[in-house]
Amino acid sequence: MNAFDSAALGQPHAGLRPFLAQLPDSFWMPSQASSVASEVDTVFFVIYWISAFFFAIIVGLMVLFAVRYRRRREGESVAKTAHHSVALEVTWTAIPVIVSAILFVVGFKGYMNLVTPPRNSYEISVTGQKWQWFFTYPNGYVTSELHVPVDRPVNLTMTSEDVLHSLWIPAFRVKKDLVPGRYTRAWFEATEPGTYPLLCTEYCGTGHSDMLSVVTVHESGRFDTWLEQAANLYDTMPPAEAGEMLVQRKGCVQCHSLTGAAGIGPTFVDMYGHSFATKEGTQIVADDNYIRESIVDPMASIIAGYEPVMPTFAGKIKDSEITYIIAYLKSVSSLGGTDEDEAAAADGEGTETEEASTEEVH
Ligand code: HEC
Ligand SMILES: [Cu+2]
Repeated sequence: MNAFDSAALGQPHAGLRPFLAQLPDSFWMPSQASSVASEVDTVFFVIYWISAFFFAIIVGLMVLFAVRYRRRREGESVAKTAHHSVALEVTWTAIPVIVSAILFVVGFKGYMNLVTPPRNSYEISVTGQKWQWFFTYPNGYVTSELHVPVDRPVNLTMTSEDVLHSLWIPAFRVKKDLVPGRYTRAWFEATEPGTYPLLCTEYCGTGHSDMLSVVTVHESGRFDTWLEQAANLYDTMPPAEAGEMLVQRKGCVQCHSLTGAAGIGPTFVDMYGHSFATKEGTQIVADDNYIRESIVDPMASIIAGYEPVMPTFAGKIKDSEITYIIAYLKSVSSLGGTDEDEAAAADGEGTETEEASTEEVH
């Protein structure tokens, strides 16, 4: 997959609905796409077969004895049974102790490995927020889908802005909770380039099951190019188009429709230039400054008729990105949305960066 295909994956939801259809080759397990996957599966299957073995013996003997020693006649006296056998008791104590001890050692080694990222790990920070993921790369670029290099340990430092979330990448056999007010971490080394499902397994809340995303594992040497192109992508596009892509990628479309339909928040169609009543009863015109404020400090004023549920995007969106979103909102508004001068100015900026980044890529 090249950088551009993965850019097209930008819409966090529409393309991911048939999520289960992406689940893997084997009937029992997702493909093993990380360095620890086969070890985790081995432990799982050892426990599985031990359980199956004891299940068969215990249930089998239980059924056999129930039939063999059932009462055959009215008034039949109870058969004499042995009540004590030191040999038997020692055996059925010792064998499970040995088996559990072996499983403990194997499991503990695996656990220690899973919680100790190698020193040269690539650092990505992860934030869970109702109801989406934010992945922040060392250069400050933020995505709602995870991108990682192949064959390189990646360390995720994770926290939550609101409630418990839990990040799960089945193909990597990695799962870890994100806890508000605390940092947790998970690491993995992806071994196969490709795209794998990533999801939230915390289901005590309405939207966790919508936190469907993907991990893209880039082929060797391609990740840095992807990151650089992706980080500059918006600057190389017409501002309104960049804005349209941004409102999808940043998850705004979960609450704001692009069709005029009502949602959790007001539709983006004709939002720019519209005059809204706030909860306090004042009138506000959605102009550039108000839109910027709504994005970085949504609680500053709440539109009447809506719940104050919009998360702040402060620190998760660049100033230039806000400018592109405003350009997009203008382009879908019939209420004074065509500010030629500003669009042209932003366009000029974009062209400069385009030249710069094209040079670097070729
Ligand atoms: C979880 C749902 C949710 C998400 C995600 C969300 N918003 Fe909102 N937004 C709302 C709600 C609800 C309101 C109305 C209440 C208020 O004013 O805060 C609102 C209000 C706004 C307003 C002011 C609206 C007006 O009519 O004046 C703007 C602008 C806005 N959002 C832009 C965005 C942008 C841009 C994004 C993505 C970067 C975004 N929102 C993400 C729910 C959301
Ligand atoms: Cu969640």
